[in-house]
Amino acid sequence: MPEESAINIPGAPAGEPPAVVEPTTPREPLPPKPDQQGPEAVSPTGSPTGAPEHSRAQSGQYLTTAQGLRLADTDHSLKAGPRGPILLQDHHLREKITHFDHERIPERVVHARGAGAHGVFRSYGTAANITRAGFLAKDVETPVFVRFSTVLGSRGSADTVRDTRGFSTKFYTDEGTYDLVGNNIPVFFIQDGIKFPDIVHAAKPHPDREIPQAQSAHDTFWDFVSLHTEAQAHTMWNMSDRGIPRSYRTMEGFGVHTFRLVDAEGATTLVKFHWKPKQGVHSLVWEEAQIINGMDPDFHRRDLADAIEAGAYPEWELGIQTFPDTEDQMFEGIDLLDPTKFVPEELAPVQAIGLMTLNANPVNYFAETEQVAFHPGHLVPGIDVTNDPLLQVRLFSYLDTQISRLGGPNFAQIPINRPQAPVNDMLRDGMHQTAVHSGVAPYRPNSLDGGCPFKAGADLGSFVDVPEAVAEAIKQRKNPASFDDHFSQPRLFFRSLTPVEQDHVIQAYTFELGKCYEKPVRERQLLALANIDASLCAAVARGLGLPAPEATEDVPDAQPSPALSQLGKTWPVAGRVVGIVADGSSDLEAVRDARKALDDAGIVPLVIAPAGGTLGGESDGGIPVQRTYLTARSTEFDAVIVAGSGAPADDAEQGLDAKAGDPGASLDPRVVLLLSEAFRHAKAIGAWGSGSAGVDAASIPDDAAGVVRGDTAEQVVPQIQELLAAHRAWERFPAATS
Ligand code: HDE
Repeated sequence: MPEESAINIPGAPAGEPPAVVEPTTPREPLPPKPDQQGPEAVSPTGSPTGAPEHSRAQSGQYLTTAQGLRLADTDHSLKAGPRGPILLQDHHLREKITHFDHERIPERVVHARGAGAHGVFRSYGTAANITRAGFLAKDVETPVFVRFSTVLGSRGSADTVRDTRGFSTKFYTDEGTYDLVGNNIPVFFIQDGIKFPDIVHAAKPHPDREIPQAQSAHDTFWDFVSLHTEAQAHTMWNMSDRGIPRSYRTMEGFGVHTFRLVDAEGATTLVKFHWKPKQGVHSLVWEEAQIINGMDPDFHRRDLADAIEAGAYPEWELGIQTFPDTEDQMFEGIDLLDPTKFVPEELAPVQAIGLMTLNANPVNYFAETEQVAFHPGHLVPGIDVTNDPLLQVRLFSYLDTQISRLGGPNFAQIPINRPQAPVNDMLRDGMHQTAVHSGVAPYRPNSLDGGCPFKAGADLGSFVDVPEAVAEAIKQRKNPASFDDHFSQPRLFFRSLTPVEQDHVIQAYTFELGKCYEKPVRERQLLALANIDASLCAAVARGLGLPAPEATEDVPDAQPSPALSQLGKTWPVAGRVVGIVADGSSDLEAVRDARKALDDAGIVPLVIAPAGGTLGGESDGGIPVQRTYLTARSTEFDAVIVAGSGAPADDAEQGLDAKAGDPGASLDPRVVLLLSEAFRHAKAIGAWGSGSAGVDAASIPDDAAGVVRGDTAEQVVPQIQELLAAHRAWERFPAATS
């Protein structure tokens, strides 16, 4: 019998089991949980302090004020008698409430909703011949902090909305901090940063009613992108499955812009950065995404933290596409300075240059994930920017935003932002200054501080701007002509997808435009689709009940890029979640075996039973129940195994659970719902013993793809694992077989 405690179910809120009664013996605060890690304990100016990481947290056994004064009472205000008015002299009350009143900082204007993790980046050294960046030399390990995010929603919005995702990485290198601030989509809405307020105003909730939250399915968004057709490439990716990732762990990341790598001799190469998830690229289906937004708005955040806690560390390979740094900065007819264009991998393969592993959860969300401050201008020697007009505006914007968001110019001294390289910057004073600078001469040249700090030459690891020639030019507000092609790349993307994925795109456009009130907006977007692909336009027009317009532009065809599809490959299954329906009729030994086999593969097994507690009685090693028919929903699971009869539970009546439906049925209606949703969403379903009858009762066809029936757990579980590796039973979508 497997040891119950050996099965790791992530998500426990405390580092050690709490007592039922309030503890009365004083003790030091609990240390962080084993899966957690705080920012490195370096000084505000980057020196190692040797202090334990959690030394910045609370200490001491007793409640104090912020000044360290011990307190005897924090539950009652100081009053003139038990029924009297509160006294102004209550310094503790005022400190407590005043601090509370200021607990929030302005949320990010975009990317407000996010989740972070610590990790390490190990360089393969394969880029060392084209860049002098020290952290890209062979086998160098660099600590990282990553923040994933949605773009449109407020800080408390749901995770699985249709949106672009941010993918920002802070590399704490020996040569200073390098930030790669990218997205999960390789193209952007706009070509010039001056348009960013326009696209964001259009995409955010309408200013009058402030709805809808965290969505692009509304009039102002489609009004803008249909008028401003350079956004069509990005919206096409948004409408594809990429807009609803299954997990942050299963997203690709892209630096979007073209960057410039510089070697020790000053030779340059243009590159585009890619993050390739070892877990594979995997998305939700739209109905699943919508249900999750209600059932578990923290789905992605929880998934990332749970996987790390369970030891299924997510990994990405960093890769580069390389291009010669030619005068025109074009590659195969694609303008490398146009951020609405990507270069298909078939034209320029992605070469792996290192591996990132996320292996620790933050100790404190606010201190780390909220206060982390990224900036595309945080560069290291060997990596430089290009003249991409979107990137150029970002170089101004990010510094500016951190000053207002983090309350002043010293945000680099916040622990998560502290460089892990020596800092001697002559920047002084200002709000929230926490460094204690010595010396009298924060200026150059000086003699009073011995001439310190000194300038470093290129041989001493300094950043040297690439001496790029600037063509003789006329000062003007104008794009190059190559920026005018807005349709060939969305066409290339759509035509590279498999029929299943194309159906999803059609469904997404039809849904989003169907939510727009204004007919002219829908008609105008259909016109853009006509220029992208006539079949796509016709299908969406049908759903909207509008005529499909004719194309107005002569758009060049490009070779499809099969690398863009998510179908047809297999991936590691660690960190996936399998629900096991079990009840009093189940063979508990088989359930134990199944849990053990899944746990051994790094999969999280969650037992779903009619009621909470344990199956089989606690005294004889019963199996703990993680979900009940009331709390479970199919969307939480990547696969479902039915190992019990699924007979109606005691609470199978509508008054106790509205989704319980007909209590007279042979199967609990919530089990039917679980199975029918899992089936509709093309998830693997397994059953043995009495469970097979349950699957039949849920009207799941005998010969359906991805459904495994067997006599024992040993027969079923390995096949479920195999199915999980393909992410979904794709054949269940009609387009896959038609
Ligand atoms: Fe951002 N962007 N952005 N952006 N962006 C911000 O910076 C901005 C752009 C991206 O996890 C803000 O610290 C402008 C492209 C990510 O903390 C802000 C322009 C790409 C994150 C800002 C762009 C991004 C941000 C909000 C047009 C993909 C989240 C708070 C010139 C390559 C970082 C903050 C995190 C955050 C401005 C364009 C990605 C307001 C003006 C292109 C992943 O400064």
